[in-house]
Amino acid sequence: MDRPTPAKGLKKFAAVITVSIALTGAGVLSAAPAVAANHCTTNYVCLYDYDNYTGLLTSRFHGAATIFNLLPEWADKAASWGNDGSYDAGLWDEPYASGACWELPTKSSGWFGTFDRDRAESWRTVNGC
Ligand SMILES: [Ca+2]
Repeated sequence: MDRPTPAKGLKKFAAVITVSIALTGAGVLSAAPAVAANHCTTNYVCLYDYDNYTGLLTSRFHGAATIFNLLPEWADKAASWGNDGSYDAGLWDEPYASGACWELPTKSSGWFGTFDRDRAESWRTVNGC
C-alpha cells in the first residue's frame, strides 16, 4: 500500500507554496507593461501633447542650460513629460524662464494635471528650476 508519509505531505505543501509565489511574481511582471511608459529616447527630455505620453510635441538633448522658448505650435500644450536624461530639467509657464516653474527630475515621467497642463512655454534640460 502506498500511503503518503508526513514527510511527503510536507514536500507537496512546500511545492504548492513555491508555485503560488511564482504565479504571484509572474502577475507582477505582466502588470508592469500596463504602467504607462513614456517613449522618450535615452538622454532626451520629451514633452507630450496628451496624457499617457502620446502626441510628442518636442524633445531636447539633456544638459542644455540655455533657456529655449517653445515654438508657438508647442507652447501652452504640454500635458505630460518624460525625462530620460541624466539631469533635472526646468519648465516654465511663460517665455524666458518666467512665471511658475515645474521641475522635471532626471529619469522621471508624469502628467501635469488639470491645473498645470497646457501652460509650459520655455525650458532647459539641466539645473532644474
Ligand atoms: Ca503659459
